[in-house]
Amino acid sequence: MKELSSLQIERLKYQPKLPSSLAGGINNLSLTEGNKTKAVKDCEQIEELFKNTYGKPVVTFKTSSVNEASPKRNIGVILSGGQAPGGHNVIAGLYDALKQANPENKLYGFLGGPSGIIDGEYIEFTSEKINAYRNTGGFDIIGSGRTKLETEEQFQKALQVCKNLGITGVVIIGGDDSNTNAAMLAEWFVKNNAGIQVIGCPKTIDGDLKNEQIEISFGFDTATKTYAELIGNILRDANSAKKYWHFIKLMGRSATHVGLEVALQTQPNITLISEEVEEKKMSLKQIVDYIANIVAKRADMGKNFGIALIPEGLIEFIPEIKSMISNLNDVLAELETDSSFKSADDNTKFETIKNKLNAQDSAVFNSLPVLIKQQLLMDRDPHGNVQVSKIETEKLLIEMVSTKLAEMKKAGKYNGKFSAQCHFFGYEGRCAFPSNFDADYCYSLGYNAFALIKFGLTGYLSSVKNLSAPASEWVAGGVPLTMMMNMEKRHGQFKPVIKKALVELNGPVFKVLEENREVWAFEDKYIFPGSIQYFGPSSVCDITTETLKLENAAKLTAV
Ligand code: FBP
Repeated sequence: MKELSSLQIERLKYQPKLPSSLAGGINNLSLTEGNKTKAVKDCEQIEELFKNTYGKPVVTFKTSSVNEASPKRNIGVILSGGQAPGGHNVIAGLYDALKQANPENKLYGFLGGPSGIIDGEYIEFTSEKINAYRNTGGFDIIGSGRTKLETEEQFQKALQVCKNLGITGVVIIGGDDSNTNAAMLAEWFVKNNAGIQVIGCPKTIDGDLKNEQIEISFGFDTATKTYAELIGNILRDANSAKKYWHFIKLMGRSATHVGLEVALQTQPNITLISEEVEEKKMSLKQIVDYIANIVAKRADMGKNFGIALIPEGLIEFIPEIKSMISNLNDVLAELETDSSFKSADDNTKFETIKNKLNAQDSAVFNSLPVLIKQQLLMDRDPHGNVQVSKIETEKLLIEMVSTKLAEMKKAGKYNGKFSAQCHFFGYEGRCAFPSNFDADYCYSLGYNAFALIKFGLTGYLSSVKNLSAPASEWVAGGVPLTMMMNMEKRHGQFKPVIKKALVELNGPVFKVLEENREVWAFEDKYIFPGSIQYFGPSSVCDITTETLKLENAAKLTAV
């Protein structure tokens, strides 16, 4: 029986590239400090909450001719939140740096996400274990979870677990919520003189953990290429059979970076961008009209087929629904301990909600199909987010567009045939073998995280920049986590969180869609990207995303 796929056997041998500043060795580094930093918003509140870790400078590493010995250290690592391709390589990079610094160093992996550090569930990594996971997708090496770290009791338990293992540094690999955890833990450890540093690594396929200092979160490259391959295949199927409209929901909890990137890679007929819907204050009805009009116009051209990309988070950006969900969250937080509500049937639940919401929100809630109402009442995740991956927006839109087209038909404004298929692509891309870009980037982020620990830093996010250039020219360093924070309402209360980067409607990436979508809607300029290539010519193996290419090019022009 086969134990590994042929691809995995070859990928295990791949040696990820490091920036030349790090390639000289972990003990041959010097650190340069930039200016003091401040939070992206709500500075006073963030400074008050992070008295010990606020305002630190951005730092960068250079190779140094001086070889600095490294004292023995034990480090713990946590994979947190949704899976993203390349997580295993972050751990491999961290492990290699730590062993290179001092072979007696130990790396512990906390199991099942942040809860592992609280409950003392861990493994000690060996070279054998690490080698079996190099360049593979997934987070299965230690598992992941979404536990929010915020209570005194959790911090005390984490401290005790770290003390028992002699751990003086913790690396949290996660998205905005997980790195908020990292910032909280870092602050608490300093405040309590624990002698434990905390470093984050920017992960999420959503691509929304980015700013001036973080060009992209890892996983975005591989996940979008995976979705683009699948969508390219569907485009070709639709263009062959010419009988279906495919409505495809794409992951990305809030921001539409994934949808936008995939649209640029494949050029489908319709791409909805949540941020634009919000900016233009489009109602659900207007969105439905927009889609139905394109379907009808294509039908007039004899084309009863097409592809529409729907962002996962759309529903939360439609102004009337956004307002309703925000108030619904407060109502649900209030009802959290009400056991009679929890055990009630759907109709009783809907009635209770209707009575607790104001008249306008109540009308919006009521206007939604039962299925969507049920999905909106599902538990929030531990960070207070609506679980949008479980809300079937693609089905909602198919139903509403279908109704609209039937009305148009009656009025003599549509004479086509609308047969729709729905898809949801999300989980398909989160554990793919990391592309060469993600394999290199992740390994560098992990290696760099240890460098930040070695220089005594805490409350920092591992950063590797200049990513459009070859890996040797990448710039390694660190960004204070508090620099990315602001206050947001979660579970009915204002909390410090890392601000999500949404699609910028005046940014270079959205502009490409805006300039082309009229043509793409009707002229079928489909592109078929095919699968990610790991071996072969650089022109197919080393391509970055359109998002990274366009954003970095715009930064260069601005300079
Ligand atoms: P992270 O922000 O933790 O990386 O997770 C992102 C994501 O993949 C979203 O796109 C999606 O909405 C969510 O995770 C799904 O979560 P779950 O894996 O818990 O179903």
